[in-house]
Amino acid sequence: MSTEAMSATAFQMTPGWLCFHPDPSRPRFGVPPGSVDAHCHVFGPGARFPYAPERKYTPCDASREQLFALRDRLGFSRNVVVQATCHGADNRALVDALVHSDGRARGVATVRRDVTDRALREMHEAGVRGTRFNFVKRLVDFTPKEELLEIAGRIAPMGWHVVVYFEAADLPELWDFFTALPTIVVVDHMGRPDVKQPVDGPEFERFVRLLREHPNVWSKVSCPERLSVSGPPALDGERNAYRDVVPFARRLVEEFPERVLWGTDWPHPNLKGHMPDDGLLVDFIPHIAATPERQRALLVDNPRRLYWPEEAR
Ligand code: 0GY
Repeated sequence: MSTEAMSATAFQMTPGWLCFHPDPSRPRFGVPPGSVDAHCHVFGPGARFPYAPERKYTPCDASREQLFALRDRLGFSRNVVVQATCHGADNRALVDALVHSDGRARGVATVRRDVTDRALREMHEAGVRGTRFNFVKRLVDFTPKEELLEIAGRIAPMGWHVVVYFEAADLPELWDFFTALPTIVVVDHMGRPDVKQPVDGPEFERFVRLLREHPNVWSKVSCPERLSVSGPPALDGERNAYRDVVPFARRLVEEFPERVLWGTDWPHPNLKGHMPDDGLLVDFIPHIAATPERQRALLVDNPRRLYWPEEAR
């Protein structure tokens, strides 16, 4: 038996891996009815849905039941489950979560060039509405852009969109590819800005220009816990966490109120140093979306237009 097969029921977590918060606080901010956590993952469980041989990390298991319990605790109505790289292009755990969500979850899959039309159709029926292209080098092996363009050309007629994940420094090189995509393009985590740089500095200006010049580009204003240098709140109970990320997210919410999404990123893969309290992440929302109108667009209307368009018409 290969090492991979032997370990299928007993995966060893990456050393130092931080597991998600065991008991998140209840947020003080009450999200509007119908809110969508538009970026979260399920991991395995590995014994049932083995992690991919090509993965770059082995996480703790994080099941659909645990995800749905978090959804309810935080006051959300729905989830968008995004395929994590530790599952490669094996979307079974994702699809299993969608079909057991009572219609309350939709998904973003990872597919390769050899995916069949039938597999795409089945994923669509389960609730998949997008595919993710990941350019973060520590997470994935390289895929030629012509393969990705071919995939985009196949999913576009299904009404799917493309979700892209990349580091800010790589945007110049990826610009022509992103702007050639024939679908809506959703950028994960604001294109990972360096928040030590000014919000009106050249790096973030370039990202803002991408959205300004290309009305099909959206951004998730997510992951302050990943981007922050100032970090989580002090232990004195002060809830205004990750404040150095606020100007970046708020700028996007203000300038592109109809093209922003928010998500917890639960179970928070690859975090070093600290694991966020998901309740605190929800309390971050009113700092970046200051009015009820902005909050409703961010949490309800925008994700509904993209993931439940049949309701938004
Ligand atoms: C995130 C961020 C990360 C990981 C993944 O699919 C993944 O493995 O997206 C990361 O390590 O920055 O959005 O979950």
